[in-house]
Amino acid sequence: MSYVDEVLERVIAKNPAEPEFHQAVKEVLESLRPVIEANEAKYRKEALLERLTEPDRQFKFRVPWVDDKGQVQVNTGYRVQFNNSIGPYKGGLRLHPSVNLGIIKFLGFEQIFKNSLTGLPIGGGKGGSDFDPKGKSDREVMAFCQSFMTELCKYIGADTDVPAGDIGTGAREIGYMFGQYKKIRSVYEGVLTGKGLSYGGSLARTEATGYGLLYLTEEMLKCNGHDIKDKVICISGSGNVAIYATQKAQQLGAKVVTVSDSTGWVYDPEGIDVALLKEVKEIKRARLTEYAAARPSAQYHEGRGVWTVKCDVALPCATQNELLLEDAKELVANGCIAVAEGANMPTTLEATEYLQENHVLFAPGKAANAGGVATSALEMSQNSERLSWTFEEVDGKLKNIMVNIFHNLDDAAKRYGKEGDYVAGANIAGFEKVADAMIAQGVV
Ligand code: NDP
Ligand code: 2IT
Repeated sequence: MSYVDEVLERVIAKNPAEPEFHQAVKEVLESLRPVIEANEAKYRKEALLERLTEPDRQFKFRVPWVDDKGQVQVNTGYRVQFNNSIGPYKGGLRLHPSVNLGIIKFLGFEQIFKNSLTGLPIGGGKGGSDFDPKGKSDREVMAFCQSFMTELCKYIGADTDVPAGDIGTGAREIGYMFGQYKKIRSVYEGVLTGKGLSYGGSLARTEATGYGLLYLTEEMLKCNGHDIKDKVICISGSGNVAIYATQKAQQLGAKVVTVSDSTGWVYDPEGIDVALLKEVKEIKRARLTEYAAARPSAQYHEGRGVWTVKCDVALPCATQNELLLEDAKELVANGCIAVAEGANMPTTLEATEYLQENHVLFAPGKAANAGGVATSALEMSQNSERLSWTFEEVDGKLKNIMVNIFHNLDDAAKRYGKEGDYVAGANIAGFEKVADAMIAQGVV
């Protein structure tokens, strides 16, 4: 049996009931086959793939907090420190009822390669909880965040492990967590990114994932003979990534006609009104029905359906496995030319394969959404030198990073005879640096 197949079997046997983790490992290892085969004896002897697929360590802990009625609630907290061979562990904290260890492990595993692709010195980690911030008062969110950080603060630090936002974790949650870390540890350091601007946050971090997604998409289109200007774009999600992807797409002259949330989606043929979307989602924390009610051109639909709308470019920006084979077929039938993943693993393996077979340009999340964590690393640099850079400075660096990422994966794919396969390119380029660092640092 090939080394890749052996390790895939081992991962499934050793991590039962973690389908998202299996899916993420399968995608990476399948596309690394040519690299592994070229170095099989060396990598087997080093047990490199076994080490790469086993987190350095993982924490699971109780998070008790008191709700507004005086009732004690109990959630589960997680932090998986996956791989720190090229820098301190770095990755977000997801707060969503669906969170379990397998989901955090898939996200942490992806983060290793994503962070490597940024070219910055950050390792891979991820954390979160099954706590649902939706419908909770500010005081309840604070109580949860403080309890969560009371335990998490034992494992993290500016040079050890630096968490940030993800689904359900935005500026409010990061603020409460930072406050609690500082209170317990008595140290003022850049232990979290995505902080508010008044206490060490970076300009452009809020916008970074969505903006970065568009910078990479623009470059991918350009290098394949297309102009993003005047393209019709379908976006899913209506959170941090979706909002700023919509904003940048419009700045680049494209028209975004859809957004969604977990209850429904909006088709707005005149183009999404970003100011209204921000008001509904960032300020009121309301449902998209409110957007539709305030916007005469918008049609609201219950359930899922974003990918049935005819578009040139599709940007899934909500969550994992939200773009299925049937959606891929619909996109291809409607003439879609490019898909770039703002979310982590939003496209199933079957859907990805179908899109690639049908010559749709496909940018995987670990490359396309790397702008968020890259800008987090820029926030870490600013914290270390106790300086703040201007918006233009950070945004300029972000754009360079995204353009470089695209060319790195394009080159890596070409080196292994897989021209245009950006999934393979991203996995290969991300892996090469981490593998080199792991081997150089010995058996640890
Ligand atoms: P937010 O919490 O700001 O927004 C998430 C959006 O996705 C909301 O519209 C939400 O709808 C929707 N959504 C979440 N879960 C589901 C679900 N199970 N089914 C349907 N819709 C869902 O998160 P972000 O925008 O920060 O994150 C979106 C994606 O981007 C995630 O995959 C995340 O891992 C990834 N990402 C985020 C980065 C960042 O910097 N924030 C960086 C890189 C990747 P509702 O409000 O109804 O739940
Ligand atoms: O998935 C991701 O890359 C993030 N949620 C951002 C991580 C970070 O550390 O900024």
